Amino acid sequence: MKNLTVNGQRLWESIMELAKIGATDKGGVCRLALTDLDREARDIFISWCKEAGCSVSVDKMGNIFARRSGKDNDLPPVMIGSHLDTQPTGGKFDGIYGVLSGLEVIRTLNDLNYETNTPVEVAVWTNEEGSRFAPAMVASGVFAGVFDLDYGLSRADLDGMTMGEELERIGYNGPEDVGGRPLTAFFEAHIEQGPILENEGKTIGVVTGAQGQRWYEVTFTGQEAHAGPTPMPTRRDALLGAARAVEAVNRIGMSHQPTACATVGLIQAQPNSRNVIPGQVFFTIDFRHPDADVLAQMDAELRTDLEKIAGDIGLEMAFEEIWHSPPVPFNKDCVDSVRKAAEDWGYSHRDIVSGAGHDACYISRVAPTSMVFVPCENGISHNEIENATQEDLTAGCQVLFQAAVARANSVPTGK
Ligand code: HGY
Ligand code: MN
Ligand code: MN
Repeated sequence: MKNLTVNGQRLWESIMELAKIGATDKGGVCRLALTDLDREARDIFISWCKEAGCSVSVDKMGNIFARRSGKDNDLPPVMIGSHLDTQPTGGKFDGIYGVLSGLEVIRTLNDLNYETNTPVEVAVWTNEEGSRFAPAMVASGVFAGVFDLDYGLSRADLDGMTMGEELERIGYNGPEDVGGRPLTAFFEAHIEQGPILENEGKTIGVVTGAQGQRWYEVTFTGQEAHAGPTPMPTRRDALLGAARAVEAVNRIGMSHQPTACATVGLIQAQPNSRNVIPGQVFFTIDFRHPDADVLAQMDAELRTDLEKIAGDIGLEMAFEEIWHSPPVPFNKDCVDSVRKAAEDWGYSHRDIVSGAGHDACYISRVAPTSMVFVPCENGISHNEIENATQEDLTAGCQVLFQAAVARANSVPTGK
């Protein structure tokens, strides 16, 4: 399909246009899930899809589907998608690249007046990041039947606003049922968000799967007291406990190298006053590893360490594992389609397991799935300086185009 080329300039311009919504002074994007800015980006995306002749539907989790007809519209679609929500200090490309690459596939098919056997759909999954509402990938998880609809809609942010309330407020509480329909395949293009492709000088990551994740929420409760008269040995300092917990989380991660990841990303101390001993601290833990057994070992070590820390200081502990997304292998045929497209176009490439979670991880439970990675500068993401080159982004979109069209045409039409 060497003559079917995507328009990299148009893709780049679309990414830069959406990056204006929630643009930050440092060149990043802050567009948290289901905020007014998320609505604004969704509205623009839908207008672009309608200009491209797509029919658009929205489901009860706010997932958006832009559909281009194929020769046989009774066939399950090939779906391409990702997310438009960002981290608070996010970049221009995480998620957005995958959504707009899907739109570029549609636009290119239109330019070429090319009709695929199956329909092609572009999906925007709600709240992939798991930043405002935990856990991550919750709406693709409902689509894949991992979570039920009530669970998804009841996810609340730190101010107690639920996803259901916010979907209604921004007008994206769609009428369609969530999931329960067949897909021929699902593909997601994404920046790698790590350093491997750039360090090895590779243009394309042929994503064979993703590592597992386990998320926890912990509350240590001690006793607020005056920072002056209270003798050190008598204190029940919740922040001291959290500090030891951060050290323990890091130690567990470092003891399972070279692949384990262990992060405390969110911490809230009460009353957060400089001359009061913190009486209560809430914090989160994010564990990752490609091997489920090692993740289980890390889990056991964490529980033991936190019990000891709480006991040593005299703290009460509330401990909850709020999410467990096991390691995911992607579909061999889809992975082969991505690798063949990279080879056909002469792009340097290597197989890679995703360090980050993606909606593809859950959609792979209900459809043959793979991903296409491209490098990002210095492997940095979830940071306002996140950057990627137009050349690499175009190459990834070209590979996505060929893999998706090949899969769409692999199904014989009944017509
Ligand atoms: O956490 C992740 O891996 C993704 O960015 N939601
Ligand atoms: Mn992402
Ligand atoms: Mn992300």
